[in-house]
Amino acid sequence: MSDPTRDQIPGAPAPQPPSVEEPGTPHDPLPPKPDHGAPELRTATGEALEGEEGTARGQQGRWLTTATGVKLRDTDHSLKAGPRGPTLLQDHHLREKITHFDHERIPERVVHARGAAAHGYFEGYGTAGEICLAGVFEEGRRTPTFVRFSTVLGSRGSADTVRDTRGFATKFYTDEGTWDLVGNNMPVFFIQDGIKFPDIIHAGKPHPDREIPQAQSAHDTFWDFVSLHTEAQHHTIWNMSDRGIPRSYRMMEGFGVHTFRVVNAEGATSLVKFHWKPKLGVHSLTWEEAQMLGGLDPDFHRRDLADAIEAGAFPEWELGVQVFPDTDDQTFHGIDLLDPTKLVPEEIAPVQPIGKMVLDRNPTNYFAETEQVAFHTGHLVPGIDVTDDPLLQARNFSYLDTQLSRLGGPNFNQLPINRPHAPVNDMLRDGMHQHAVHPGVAPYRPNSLDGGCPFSLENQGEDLSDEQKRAFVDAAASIEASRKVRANPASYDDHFSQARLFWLSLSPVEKEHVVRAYTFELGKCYEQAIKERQLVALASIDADLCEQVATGLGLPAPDPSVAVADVEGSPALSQLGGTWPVDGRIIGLVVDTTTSAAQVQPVREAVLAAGMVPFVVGPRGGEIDGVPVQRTFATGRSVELDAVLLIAAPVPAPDALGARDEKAAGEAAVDPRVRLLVEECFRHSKAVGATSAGQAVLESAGVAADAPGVVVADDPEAAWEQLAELLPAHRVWDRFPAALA
Ligand code: HDD
Repeated sequence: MSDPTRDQIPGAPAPQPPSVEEPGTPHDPLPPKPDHGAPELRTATGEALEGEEGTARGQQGRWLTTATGVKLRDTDHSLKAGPRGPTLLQDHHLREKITHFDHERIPERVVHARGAAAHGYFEGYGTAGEICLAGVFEEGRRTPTFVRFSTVLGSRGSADTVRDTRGFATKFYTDEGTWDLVGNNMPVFFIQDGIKFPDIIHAGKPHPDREIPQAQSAHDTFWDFVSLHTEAQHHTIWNMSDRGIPRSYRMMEGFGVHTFRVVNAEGATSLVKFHWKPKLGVHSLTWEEAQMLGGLDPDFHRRDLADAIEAGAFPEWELGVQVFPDTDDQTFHGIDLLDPTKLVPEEIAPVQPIGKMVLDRNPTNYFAETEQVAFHTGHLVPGIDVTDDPLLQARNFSYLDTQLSRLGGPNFNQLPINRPHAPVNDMLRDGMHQHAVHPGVAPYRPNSLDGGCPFSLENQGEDLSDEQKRAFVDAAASIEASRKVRANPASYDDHFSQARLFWLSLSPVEKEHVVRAYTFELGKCYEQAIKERQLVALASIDADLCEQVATGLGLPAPDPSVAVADVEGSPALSQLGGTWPVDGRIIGLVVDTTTSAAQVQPVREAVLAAGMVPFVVGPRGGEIDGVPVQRTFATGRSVELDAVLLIAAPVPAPDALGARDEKAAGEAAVDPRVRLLVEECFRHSKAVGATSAGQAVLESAGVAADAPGVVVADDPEAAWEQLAELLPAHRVWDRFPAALA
């Protein structure tokens, strides 16, 4: 149909429909392009809506309509008084389109704004039955889950790899209601009382005057706070360790942090701490990798999670509990279980596995799922209850409250991602964005008009059925009869012994990283007094740690403010040692334009067969002898790779570095970008392999063929066999200076 208004302009070209490329078949093994299908809609009980009903809002090959379903013929031109005239107020489609767009954003989370999420399931082992009646832990029972990982301080658009704590929030859609375990990748927290949460966050967020620095703790207000509030020193040393820069969300531990109270079928209670243990082990980036990735691929963790799931390398964690008797003093081996700045070493309270979680599906729509998911520590199920930890008590208020402004009202649990999978029969009514059409006239109880429904289980004495017994009953925990006070128990005054315990648990390489992190972060502070005060805190943790950081800052090492505690380390806290599955690790295979398929294909297949992902890195895109190239020397960088295998020693292309560097490029024996790639891999203690043909790159990068973690073999397959043996250790630890010392 021709456009009548166009016809008025002589010679105007006929309007062309915009060209939209169909998602094509990507080159193996790159993950497929995102599925642009319709978002899946779910019913109030979480079942996917099929067909017409379920896909009514996705981009489909159907008529474009307005929000009210009126078919539209043109969404590209506003309604004007003539083709060059003013736009008419009458244009209802323009107004609807622009108005909706204007309101597309919702406030980002006040903390944990940047995140990535995935769907999965939890499967109970049946081992928790003695202490907890929650059905989710029953043997073989599968419960759908949704997990959101996050950084804490940065805004929604900040980089993934900054030094920070990571959020690890899990929603269990159990048959008995939704349970949220809203944890972090570190077992302790900065503060002991939730009333100080706004203070620590104000200190960690960018300075209010210039709003810098973004997503960083390396600034004056953060260090001002933690040096003045020494209870924060334990969490801070975790942040300064390699735990603050995880390699992948898939390779992080998760902790419920607080002590929770669980109840068994007989009504007996125990205290527990929840731990998620990743199947792939706990691994980190190096600081230089983290910084480089912040610029080269700020979405590194988000991409890694989605790619791994897309490739079928489903991340997996085991959930475990440390169990403590629910004694009146709520301590264990002298550790106050209500103090969230304290952990309980695994050596004295082993983590007992109670189930596993597998993440096997990426979200379909970031906003609908990852952004709108609303976690709440008060989302508890029968058998799982809170303790009086004052941090947890404040959280139980905050998570409900924050959704009101973030999601615009009290009905956020009706959003598809938040809908319980258990039947809902509440008496909550009306409010913004109410989706339910509630029948009946008596949303109160008792009532005589709606048949007395809904019934509750109170006052029914011993006559409860098994099903009724599974209702949520607040554990009848005793509380110390006391006066109202604004005060902490005396046990909360110990701020340094566990920071020291953590320090003593680390290997020399990890300790060196901690020293460098403190030196960097404090070196970014302007105020001398803050640096000096933090050095006093470090002296109270360990004299050697303080001495090394002070040397780096060019300041004298002070005396401690309190006597250094007499504690031992907990070996379980070190990340070093052991070998781990290599699922989803990325192996760079460097080729040049003369490399044949016969040289590359067998290695690619061997890498894939081992559950890893081969990236062919070549001088140009497309295919080389029929083998697809995933990264070019221009688009690839070492930080994406877990190991590199040099199948060739690419010579520089004359235009590789731009016209001005042509001469230099021509003189170099090896393409400088490949040399840089190998230098970086070597410096970051990654496994490096070369064939005899690729060995020239090692020479040009100054990497000795017999250096730790370097392998050389005649052909690619033999080199890969040796290289593959190095990967389960994550890095070539011997290459770090502290290990060599
Ligand atoms: Fe919190 C979000 C974890 C203390 C108040 N928190 C939030 C998220 C995680 C945590 C993982 C992101 C959830 C998501 O992905 O949507 N928070 C923790 C842990 C804590 C902790 C492990 C201590 C052990 N938090 C804490 C305190 C308060 C809050 C003491 C307030 C008194 N947290 C919030 C919040 C957020 C939040 C403001 C922001 C967005 C949201 O809740 O939904 O309510």
